[in-house]
Amino acid sequence: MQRLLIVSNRLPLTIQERKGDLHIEPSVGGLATGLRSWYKSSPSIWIGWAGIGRKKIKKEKDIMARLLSENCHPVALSEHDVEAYYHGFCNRTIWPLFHYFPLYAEYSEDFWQAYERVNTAFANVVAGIARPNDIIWIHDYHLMLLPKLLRERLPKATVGFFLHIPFPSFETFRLLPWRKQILEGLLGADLVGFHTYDYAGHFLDSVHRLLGYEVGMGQITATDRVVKADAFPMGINYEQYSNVDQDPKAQAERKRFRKKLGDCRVILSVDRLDYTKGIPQRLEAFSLFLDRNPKFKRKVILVLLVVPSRTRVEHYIQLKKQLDGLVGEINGKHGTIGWMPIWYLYRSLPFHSLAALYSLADVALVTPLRDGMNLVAKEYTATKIDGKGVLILSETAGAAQELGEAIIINANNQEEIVQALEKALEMPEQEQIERNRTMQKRLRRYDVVQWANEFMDKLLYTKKLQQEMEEKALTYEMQRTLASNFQKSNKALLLLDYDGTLVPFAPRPVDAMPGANLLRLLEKLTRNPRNEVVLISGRDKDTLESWFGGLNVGLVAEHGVWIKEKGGGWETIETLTSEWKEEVHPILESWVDRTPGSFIEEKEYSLVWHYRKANPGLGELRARELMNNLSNTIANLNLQVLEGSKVVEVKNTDINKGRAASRWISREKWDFILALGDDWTDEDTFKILPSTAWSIKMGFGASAARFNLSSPSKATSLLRKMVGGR
Ligand code: ADQ
Repeated sequence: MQRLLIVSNRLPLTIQERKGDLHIEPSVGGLATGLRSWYKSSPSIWIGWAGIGRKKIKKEKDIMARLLSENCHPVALSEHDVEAYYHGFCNRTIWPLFHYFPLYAEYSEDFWQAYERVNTAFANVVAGIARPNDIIWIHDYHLMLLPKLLRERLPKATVGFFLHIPFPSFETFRLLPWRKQILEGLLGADLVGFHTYDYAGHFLDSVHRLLGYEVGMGQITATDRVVKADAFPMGINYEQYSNVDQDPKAQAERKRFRKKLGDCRVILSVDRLDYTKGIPQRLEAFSLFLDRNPKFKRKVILVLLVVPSRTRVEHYIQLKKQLDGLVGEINGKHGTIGWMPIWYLYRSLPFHSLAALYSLADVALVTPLRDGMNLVAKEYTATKIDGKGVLILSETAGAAQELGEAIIINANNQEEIVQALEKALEMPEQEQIERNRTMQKRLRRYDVVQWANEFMDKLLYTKKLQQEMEEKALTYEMQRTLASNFQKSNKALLLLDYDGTLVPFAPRPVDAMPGANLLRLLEKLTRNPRNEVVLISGRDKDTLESWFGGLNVGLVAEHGVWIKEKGGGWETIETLTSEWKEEVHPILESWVDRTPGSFIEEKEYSLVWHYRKANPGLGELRARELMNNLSNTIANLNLQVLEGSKVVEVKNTDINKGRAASRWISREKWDFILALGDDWTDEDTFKILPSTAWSIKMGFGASAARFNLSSPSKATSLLRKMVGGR
């Protein structure tokens, strides 16, 4: 049976110590609340920290037994590690940085080492429990190294990762000293999920710019596999909140609150205590609202519900003091005998009390400075059964992308919050109902179960895609067959591309010159007169001559403009012109001026604009612009513009590697043909090969080649096997 292993920092149950005894209680927080219902409905195991030290759990055998009976497997962490990993790296480094508070982020080697240690401890526990068919779903910023650590232990595992907080833009993420390790850690997963499309985009951008992997259409082509990244906005348990009127406890609580509140209209504010939630700014805006609107005095109450959180981190301690002060100040300034404008509750409330507050609140004031999603906004909306109530929501909460019918504000703009409060308290009922009904429809459809199902579907689809790619992979067995066919053949033709196929790309073309080992290997292949080796390249003929002129090989330069038979001289197969270069060169020059890091390569019959060293986003944008511009310029010239691997090339039409290769293919009755290539220019060669030929593309992606190998080093090791080496 396929099981689901959910892995998160905290188990959905927490062990609390009270008066020397240990008690088990449900954990609070967005993730635990959201996933609990989903996890109970399928065969799942939850792996996480139980919130208490290693020694204590061991001592209390029945606590351990109860956790296991609830399918919860605790990861034991030492107190020191919890301090440096959880209170340190997670809450003092990643949390502030990812929420755009870089000045709060502490960069400590000690924290980082604890983070690595704890992620390794998680990997050991998960690897000990996982069976081959299981699906592993890892959650959140506490465990960003875990996907890679698991991939090393369980190479075939199905691993998904979901980040519940924002993924910041590259400019912010790059500040992290361990940024590459974090990205590599995440890429151990098959699917990386985010709340919004923007976060997924930021992640892809950072992967591209920091690790250099190709990304496109939510797909990353890493060294030996593809990884998907996509947006899955987390939903809530909609039924639970929308059925609040059938919950007698919630109804009784509502009545009790209403009695205390009298006729006052209620503005509700609910958050964990966190500087990202913008609570002081919200209070100041409320105070300004009262200044501006004396008519609302004694008529409204702001219920400020704050859940204690991270009480040992300095910024949180300061924030608590600031809030206490502000509440006192505002109540002192505006309050009267019998009316306190702010009701301040600093505690966690049970579901029925929270639901009662949601249901009686006229306005929910949800104004985080940054929030990955924000479930409070969704819970409030779901509770509005009669459709009455207004949600004010900050644009920097992920939820704003789904809840467009709310009053959307900029949390730093006090004026906007004041106006939003005025608008909310005066909004006609019909408008409130219309706005809420639209949002409710969406929230009901895309609830937490749907969210998890969509993530799972995409994860399994990604796995299938990887398997299809693997089927094209040239296995070790097939490499042995290929090598033995080659050794038995009487007439063998080897058509080999050079850059990206026999050697990896280098920042500058001149840096990719062949080393002594490669030259020796090519020389060995040519030693037997039954073999014909042809290097088919886009390079200019002088470079090929200087690198390979001494070998007994055929050479094709500039994709087929120039051909040199082994032992012969260079000849050109067409009567080609190069006058057009005078017209095209200045255009490319202006692109070099506007794209730092790019340069022009001039070949006899073609011009190439290279942008491998440019900023990737800018390079791609300029490449597209250049292609557009050139297609107009060359309309009447016998030229073609082609986009290659970080290059745009202009050359004469009808020149391609396939045409050049056909000269050799048609010449003899070959009983073995091998073609190796890596990019679109090699596709022309693959296409004209007989079906019996071995055609192999380096890397993934659509190709006419029959097989894939992951990298140039795999290509050279195949050639080595063919000549009988290891
Ligand atoms: P949080 O930062 O914890 O979650 P949020 O999404 O608002 O923020 O979730 C808070 C949860 O706690 C809600 O389900 C709410 O009902 C509950 N809650 C709040 N106050 C409470 C109180 N006083 N008593 C009891 N329960 C209370 C992180 C990210 C978010 C992301 C979630 C889920 O920071 O951006 O939405 O994970 O991915």
